[in-house]
Amino acid sequence: MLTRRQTLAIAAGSLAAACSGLPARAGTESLQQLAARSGRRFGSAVGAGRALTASLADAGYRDLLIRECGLLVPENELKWYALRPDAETFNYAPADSIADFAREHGMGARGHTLLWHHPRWFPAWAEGHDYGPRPASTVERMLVDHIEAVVGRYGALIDSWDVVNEAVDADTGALRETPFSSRMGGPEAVMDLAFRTARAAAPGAQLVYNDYMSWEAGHETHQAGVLRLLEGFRARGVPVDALGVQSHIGSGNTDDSEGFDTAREDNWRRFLDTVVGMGYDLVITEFDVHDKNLPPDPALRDAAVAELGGRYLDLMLSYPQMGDVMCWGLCDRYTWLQNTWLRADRLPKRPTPYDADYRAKPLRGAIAEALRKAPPRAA
Ligand code: 9MR
Repeated sequence: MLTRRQTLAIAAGSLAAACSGLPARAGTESLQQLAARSGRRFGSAVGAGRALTASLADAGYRDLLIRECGLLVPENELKWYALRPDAETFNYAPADSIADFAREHGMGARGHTLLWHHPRWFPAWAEGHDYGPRPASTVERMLVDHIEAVVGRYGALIDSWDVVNEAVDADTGALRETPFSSRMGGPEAVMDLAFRTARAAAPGAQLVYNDYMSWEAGHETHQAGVLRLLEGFRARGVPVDALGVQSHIGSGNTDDSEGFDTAREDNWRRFLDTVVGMGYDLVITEFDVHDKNLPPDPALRDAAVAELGGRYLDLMLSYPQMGDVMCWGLCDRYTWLQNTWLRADRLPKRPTPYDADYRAKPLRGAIAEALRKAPPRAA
């Protein structure tokens, strides 16, 4: 369950983070303030509607976001399936409510995502849609119109876009096909067009390829596929600025995952070295620490999550190319992990920095500590 290192750390009470399981008090530095010390921003995903992600409707959660964040990202509201009820219509209202909230409180925003290049997450209408006699040009037009419209609407607020999300099949390392790519001459053609269109529409924005390859054992094939994709972008002169490292770490996000910490740090460093060696910056786009396979005791879980999270962030922030740090939700009440890959004991999970009642957990302390001591970001 726990590694020897974690057991020792917990037993010795040596986790600085474990001392901070108290509500962040007024007057303590926010995570955004700590991130700013090294030239970064800190933020979180937030949802505007629907059950588990109805977090913006909750005053307690809003207060937490206002207190801690300099940056927000809509968790689902900019995805094609949410924004495009059909091929002609845009449903901006939910994303607008998040954008309004960010502006009202002086926060920035990231955009997730202009193209989730995964057939499962295309809108249901996309496969059966009538693309006419020249499907390739119809798809091209739709993609360009979509990106120009969305970037145009939020361009004054959003300065970093996950232009393409999850194009690499984690099991094979190959590029996925989608209802668009099969009509447009393959995945590269679609992605290249997406990035070129985004660059033209938002010349000053950071353009990101975002994926969930991670440092755990078993991610080697996925990492290799992402490196090939990034090499291809460079070879074709595609305007991609950064790799978004989602950072869903911990228990492994599969049904049959076992254990908790299977990090292969040397291998992961080599992966990141190769990415930055190609001239890419890095962003932590969706950080959380999955506690599915940890023992039930909440204090023990919280300590192990904080230890792993802190160690991960220390490694990531040692790269001067590493930019902003985003959690995928700040509070255990609203995390996507509550309704998927359930724990064997069915207990609620504790993967975020705040518990379900908005009390800071040791992970909050570990994030604060990692940000506090992070070396400066490269200009
Ligand atoms: O957290 C998101 C969850 O609410 C949605 O149901 C799901 C499908 O749209 O997407 C989740 O967010 C994913 C993100 O968009 C891409 N990386 C993985 C995230 C967790 O699945």
